[in-house]
Amino acid sequence: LFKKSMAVAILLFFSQDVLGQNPLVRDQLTADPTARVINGKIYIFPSHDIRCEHTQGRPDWFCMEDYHVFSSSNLTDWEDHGMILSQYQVPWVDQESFSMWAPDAIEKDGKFYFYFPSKAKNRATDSDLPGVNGSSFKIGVAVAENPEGPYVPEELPIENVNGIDPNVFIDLDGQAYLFWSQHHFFGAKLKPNMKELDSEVFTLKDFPDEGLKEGPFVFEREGVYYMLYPHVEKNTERIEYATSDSPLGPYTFQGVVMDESPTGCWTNHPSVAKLDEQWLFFYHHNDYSPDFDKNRSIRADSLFFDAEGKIQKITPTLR
Ligand code: FUB
Repeated sequence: LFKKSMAVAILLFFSQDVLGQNPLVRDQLTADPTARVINGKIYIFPSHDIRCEHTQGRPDWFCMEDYHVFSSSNLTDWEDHGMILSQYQVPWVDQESFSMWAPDAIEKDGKFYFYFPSKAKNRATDSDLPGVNGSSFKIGVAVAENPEGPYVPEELPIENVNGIDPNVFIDLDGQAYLFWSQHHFFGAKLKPNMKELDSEVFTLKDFPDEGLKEGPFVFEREGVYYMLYPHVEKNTERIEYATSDSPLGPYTFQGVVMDESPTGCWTNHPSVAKLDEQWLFFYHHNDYSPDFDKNRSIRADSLFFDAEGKIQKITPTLR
């Protein structure tokens, strides 16, 4: 009985700890959290919302010019490792677009690869870079020796990739995949250099056609590939998931992980990580900006699977 009550007390303490510290970052605005476990710590690679009045960006829209990385070993105390990449360092990025949207990062063979979308320069006016042709979203990669950077961006975006919200997944056999969205989901194999596609681009099936889907995040558990993604049909985005027996699908819709925001934050953006046997779900909400949902804050809650591997719905710990 003593052992059992200790276990319950520890579980309660830990869940309260997780629930008690949202939003995770409190001295700046953060969104689109991709979490990775590196050297036993959680690293979060989010995007960075800023208030547009301080820039030349659109005042009513996302205003994002750089990225920071954060880490924590207890999910309560977060260290900001500072700015790891800015739009001004990337030759192909439209320097006036402030569109460094949702990124992802992953370790492979001791190096760290950071994937980020942004609007590309307009080739006709200000860029002679091959493959860069006019204010559409492209995806770039920057490489570092350590998760905290410094990250060195490639000169050009990844060829044949048009869209936003990159997500990179490395399967158990070592094969890396890049996923992204442009209304639908796309995916392709990556070459071992992690900087070029190594297959045709697949349109991922079989997701519902209606509404906007973005922000894919793929992970594997017990031989099942899970893809979580935000989907909006009417008002705001809810997080849904689908499963497959192979990374590139076809995927089967399974259900809703998190409902639409009850307070009207239009976007949400998922990632999942497993720290010390505990599954964690990362997302965002406009905690510090209730009247303007383009200024968001990253959050975390516990994630549980049932005996059949289905994800149990998560209610955000909003205050
Ligand atoms: O943060 C800008 C965009 O909003 C992201 O790329 C989308 O996933 C949505 O969260």
